[in-house]
Amino acid sequence: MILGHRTRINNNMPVTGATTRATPDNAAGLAQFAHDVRAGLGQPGPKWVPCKYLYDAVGSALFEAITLLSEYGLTRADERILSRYAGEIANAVEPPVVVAELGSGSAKKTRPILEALARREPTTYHPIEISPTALALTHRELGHLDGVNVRGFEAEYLDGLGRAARRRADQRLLVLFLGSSIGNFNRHEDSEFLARIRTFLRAGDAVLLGTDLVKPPSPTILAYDDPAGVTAAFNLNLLARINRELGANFNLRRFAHQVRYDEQDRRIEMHLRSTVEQRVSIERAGIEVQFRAGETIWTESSHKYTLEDVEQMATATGFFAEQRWVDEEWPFAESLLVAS
Ligand code: AVI
Repeated sequence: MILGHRTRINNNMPVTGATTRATPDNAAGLAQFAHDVRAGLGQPGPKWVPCKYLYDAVGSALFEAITLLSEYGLTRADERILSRYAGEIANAVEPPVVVAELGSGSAKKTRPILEALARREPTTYHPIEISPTALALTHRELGHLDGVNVRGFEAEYLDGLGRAARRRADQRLLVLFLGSSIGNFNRHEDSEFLARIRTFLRAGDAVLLGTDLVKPPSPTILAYDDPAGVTAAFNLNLLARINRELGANFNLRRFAHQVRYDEQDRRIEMHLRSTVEQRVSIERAGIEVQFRAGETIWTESSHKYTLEDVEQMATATGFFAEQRWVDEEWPFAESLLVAS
């Protein structure tokens, strides 16, 4: 059963300050991509492209490489928490449990929790992914675990969650939203998203929410501007993708990866800066885009959280922050938010 209203922090570390990722591989997805690129680049005002388009096959492979970089401690911190405390996390939710994971990807880090749950009793696991390629990866990684029945949904997060939420009256739903993907929403959209998740849950259901915590500016920036240039390649691949899929003629050598840290909003921003004045045509979006030298395309925000931010967000959206686990090496938290 869910333990009482107590917050346990496995942490010796002073904490000073912390839609969908994959994109569709189909024609409708391409039309939406063209529409979003037109909306973000074809109008006066700041230029931007939604960050979900960073994750085509090349972008997803580059993101996997980012997770291995010594400068990017986020994923390893998350994996450490999930493997060390899998038993505690599993015990905090009353069986029988149905697990739904928003954006499962390769789902490597989910394995310990599923194993811990399945040791108690057979468990149903619904990975939710918009990309069939990503869903196939999840099935490959977790499809053969003893006591785990994997039934993936190729769907947007909330559509998939709606399907996963249709379960027996005695079953608890545990929603996994790991890896600080919530930080890629705009501020306030993160709470709105959590509130929408809450509409699918019954009291006693839970969300395990991963959040990257605030840390000093220099390691924060380095994590997104690694000297080997892997994150730069990940960012620039967005232009290569627009060239490939929308028939554009971006010259990648005329753009540079730029990272900014807004300390006040606790937000990393990734941009692509045009190094010269130039004009680019994006045929399938039906636009020509003029760039000034130094002008940028905003490609991603990655918000960092304090533990108080997470608690406030939980309370404001119909949850209480029941337990949390914080990594000792890299400030990162997994919080178990129980639907009140
Ligand atoms: C997926 N998401 C949590 C990553 C992040 O840290 O915001 C994406 C990323 N972008 C650049 N590096 C990693």
